[in-house]
Amino acid sequence: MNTELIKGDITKIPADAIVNAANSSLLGGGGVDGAIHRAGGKQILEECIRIRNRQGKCNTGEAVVTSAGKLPAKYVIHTVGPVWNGDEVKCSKLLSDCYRKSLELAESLGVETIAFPNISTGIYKFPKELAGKIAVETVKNFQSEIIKKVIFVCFDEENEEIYKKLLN
Ligand code: AR6
Repeated sequence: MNTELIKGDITKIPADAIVNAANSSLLGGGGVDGAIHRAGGKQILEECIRIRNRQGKCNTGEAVVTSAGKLPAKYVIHTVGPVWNGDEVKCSKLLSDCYRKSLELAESLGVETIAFPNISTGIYKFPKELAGKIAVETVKNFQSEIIKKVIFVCFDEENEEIYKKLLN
């Protein structure tokens, strides 16, 4: 599995799957979630509503999949990161779960390239340095014969600098 760093907007990435930093409602929100629903169109929300009707809300650390609407990807994997509350052990475990469960779901769909945003490091206030370490570690520990490339998409400069160091 190769890793790559891209600075920019995840809605523009033509990967098989892009990951959304969603919330438990799955009904959209701000940040990257808002950008994905805006760019992808109403199909994504319709599928999210169907998932909710079937299974209820999506718990923190879990992941679900929809198609990608108008985005240049095949799938959007929606995962719910932890809201940072200072409990480092618990929050770290949940953030790692987000990456692992997203990769497991991607693998089950035959995804070869997957792009992640920096889950929980915006509105959910997870410390960026620690979040980056957890993201890179979880991805590197994930063995896959199917997934060939994982792209870390950094939107802000601070995350870009952190990931540059972590991936070297
Ligand atoms: N492409 C890639 N990354 C982005 C983009 C984009 N277009 N826009 C923002 N980011 P956040 P969270 C980065 O707040 O912290 C929503 O309301 C951003 O710089 O999007 O997990 C949801 O509905 C940051 O590094 O997600 C939830 O309620 C990272 O994406 C809540 O926010 C994550 O920031 C989730 O909070």
